[in-house]
Amino acid sequence: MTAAMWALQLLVPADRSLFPRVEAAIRGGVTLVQLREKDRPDGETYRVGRELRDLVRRQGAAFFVNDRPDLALALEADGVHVGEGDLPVAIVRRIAPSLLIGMSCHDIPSAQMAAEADYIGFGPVFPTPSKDDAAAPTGPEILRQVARQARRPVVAIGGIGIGTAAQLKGSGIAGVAVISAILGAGDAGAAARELRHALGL
Ligand code: TZP
Ligand code: MG
Repeated sequence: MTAAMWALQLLVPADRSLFPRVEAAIRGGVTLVQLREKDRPDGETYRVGRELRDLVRRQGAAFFVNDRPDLALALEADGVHVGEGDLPVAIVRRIAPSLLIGMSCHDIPSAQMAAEADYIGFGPVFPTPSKDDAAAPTGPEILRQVARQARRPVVAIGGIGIGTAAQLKGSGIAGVAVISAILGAGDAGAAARELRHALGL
């Protein structure tokens, strides 16, 4: 695991039509791709996930799976990202010792509790168009406090794009996780490149 691995994370559903954008985004600077599928049946997610994993590995990025340690193991992923509603980090560690573990946190107390994870995903920092049940945005100041106090790398999420990146500069984060700013851009590769540059990551 290298620090650079957390720099720019892209969350994608199990949808083959997105593969060209994912490929371009990795060439543009995405370092980690997380399969985040909430709707499709497991069998389909597994089949598309295998192809996505192979594409991501070919391009030299890391591959994580959201929510599901079982699927992450089945897909031989590098890691799994869990939230408050998923299995606790200590249990994931026990059943899946080969996986790196990311944990979602929305406030300072929950970030303090995430000491067992390999990194903390913190947010939403800004309003997001991509998650219906997202908590209220924290704003960049709380993020700064968490990044300063946490003993784990902190990856900011939620509404992060070229328009908000300047507010994150100097915050001490290890990286950002993004959906719309890259998958919704006309040129996913250029969007990734510009975002990394704007964040100085
Ligand atoms: N968790 C908190 S915000 C979010 C998730 C999965 C969605 C991030 O998407 P976007 O489009 O980058 O705001
Ligand atoms: Mg989850």
